[in-house]
Amino acid sequence: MVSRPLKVRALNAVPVSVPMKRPLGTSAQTIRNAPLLLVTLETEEGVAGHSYAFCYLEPVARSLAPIVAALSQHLAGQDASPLELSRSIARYFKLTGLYGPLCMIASAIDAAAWDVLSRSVGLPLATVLGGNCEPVPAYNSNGLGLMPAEKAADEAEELIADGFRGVKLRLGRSTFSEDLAVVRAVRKRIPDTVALMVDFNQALTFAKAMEFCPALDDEGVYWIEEPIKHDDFAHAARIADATRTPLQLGENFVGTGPVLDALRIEATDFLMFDLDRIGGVTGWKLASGLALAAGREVSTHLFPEISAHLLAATPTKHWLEYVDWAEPLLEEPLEIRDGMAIISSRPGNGISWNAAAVQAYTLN
Ligand code: SMN
Ligand code: MG
Repeated sequence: MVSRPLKVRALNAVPVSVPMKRPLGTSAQTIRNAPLLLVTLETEEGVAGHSYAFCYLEPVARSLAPIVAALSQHLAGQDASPLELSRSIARYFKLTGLYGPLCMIASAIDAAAWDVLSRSVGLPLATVLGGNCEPVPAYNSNGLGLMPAEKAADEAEELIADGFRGVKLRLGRSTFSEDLAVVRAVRKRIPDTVALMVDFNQALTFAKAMEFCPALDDEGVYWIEEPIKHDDFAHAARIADATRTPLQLGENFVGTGPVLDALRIEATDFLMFDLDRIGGVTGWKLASGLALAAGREVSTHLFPEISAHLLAATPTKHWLEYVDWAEPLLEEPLEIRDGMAIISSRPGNGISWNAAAVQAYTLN
């Protein structure tokens, strides 16, 4: 029986790049490899916690490893409790600010500390957070980048073949009529019972969003994600007002401040949090409390393995975003059965790295 927080021995970070089975062509750029930073928190007592950062760009993944090494020296010997660690990390980065990639590693360390905690008491993270281990609904967010209409419809069919009840289509082509043609082709090809989310990845100006978002209202779209610049909440509120289809924002919220700001002016109908931007598991707990208070559904962004546990403990849980990008590295991949993510009863957050695969994909 563990009676006090374990002590940090060291942090390890390994930058890897994993080829994606289906490239992700967004309105911002096309991603073909998933550049991840694999973070391990080792304790004096021998329990190790795992998590990862999705770094978007390989040079970012590479650049973060030495920063984690410096943090390792700074944190060695301290309690591995998430609160203590977050205080120390906030102090360490006080002058740089805890944004962008630095926020990603701080959050990944927090998630690893919660993994240590869960493993040390022999329970799944979802249980430690007070949730249950019931399956959570997942949509298949692999692929469906900017591609021609019939190709997108073919891909959508493939993506739901295993029973997924939702897919996400990226939008933001040079003309709206091209986007609309793809939405219609995909919607026609998949059953009515399958939710079709769309994501503009911030491609539109306010004026265009005021025209295009309401124009999607009768097209069978489940939510419209990030139509405009992610932090332009005043305009997002006006778009949400003008559009019957729910607006979805949140993957770019850094910490709980933007959650409060967005809720205060009703900038969005639905919320989605990104584990590594919202502030790790600790940030997620705080943000999901705000969502509950405001009566807003919460979905996850990336990190499906850990996010499944978070969703299971989220009072207003909605959809898990499923991507298979980390799967080749995992000892035990997240199981999806009949469109539902199964939360494993193994202790921890679902991450155990396969050492040979990690070595094969390590960035040198
Ligand atoms: C996304 C995810 C990861 C990389 C680029 C874009 C996207 C999403 O916004 O919501 O899945
Ligand atoms: Mg998105």
